[in-house]
Amino acid sequence: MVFDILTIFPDFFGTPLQEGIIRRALEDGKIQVGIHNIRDYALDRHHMTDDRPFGGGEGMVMKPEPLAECLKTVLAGDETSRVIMLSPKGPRFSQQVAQRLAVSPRLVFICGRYEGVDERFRDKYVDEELSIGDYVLTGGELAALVVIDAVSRLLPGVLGCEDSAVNDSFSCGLLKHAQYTRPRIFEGTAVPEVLLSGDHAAIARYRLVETVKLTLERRPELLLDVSFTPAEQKILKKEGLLGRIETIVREYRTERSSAG
Ligand code: 9D3
Repeated sequence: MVFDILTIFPDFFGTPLQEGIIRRALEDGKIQVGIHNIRDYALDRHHMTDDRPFGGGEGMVMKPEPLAECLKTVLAGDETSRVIMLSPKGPRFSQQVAQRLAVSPRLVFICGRYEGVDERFRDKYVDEELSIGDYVLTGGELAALVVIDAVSRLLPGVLGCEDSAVNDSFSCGLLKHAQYTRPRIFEGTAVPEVLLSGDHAAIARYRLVETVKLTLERRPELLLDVSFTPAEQKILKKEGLLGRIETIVREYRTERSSAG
């Protein structure tokens, strides 16, 4: 997967891409990242990338020509790229969106700054807009990094559900059970006994139950989108959890359908 980032702050992307899983993905050639300074494509004397809004008002707007020049150079006629603008006005980024983007060969991110980007650039060049959540950032750079991080770990061989040690049907999409490591006793509190038992079936059962309990407690709506194997259902039924899941799923379904 190739990622390209158009930004007026290219230095922003140094360290975040040089650590951990993303660093390894870059080293292994699983992903490539190109950082492009929009200012290099501002052809006026002062290399201006922003200007005052027509009609007046607060703040500055990103000029369309440097963005368009930069994008045209980066794309170089490639029609397979998807151009994504990070913007507080976009639909919310989610795991589902990450999965959809992960099948593209190339994603080009436009990072806005100031009050936003000239609308004509958006209309002519942007395939989709994405927001990462309902809070106000100072620009799109951190949002682009969030999307790159979430998409990269889904790519084959980078990491993801298919590599994860526990690959049960439920391991994707629910909140994960608690984790413990050494020492066995920390400040007087022991690790749950079953995890030390060496009984792999018992440990898998325990983790399934803990995962479902935690999800029921904190994010019950996540249970709408997972299905359990017959073996898992049997365990959950024995623990009295299957009924609770069915009740919650029914409640949410009625809520959803009455909401629209
Ligand atoms: C006064 C209106 N503001 C909208 C709330 C203008 C505005 C604020 C912040 C315009 C741009 C920005 C910078 N934010 C982003 O570029 C951004 C963002 C965000 O602020 N929140 C969540 N996701 C994103 S993606 C890009």
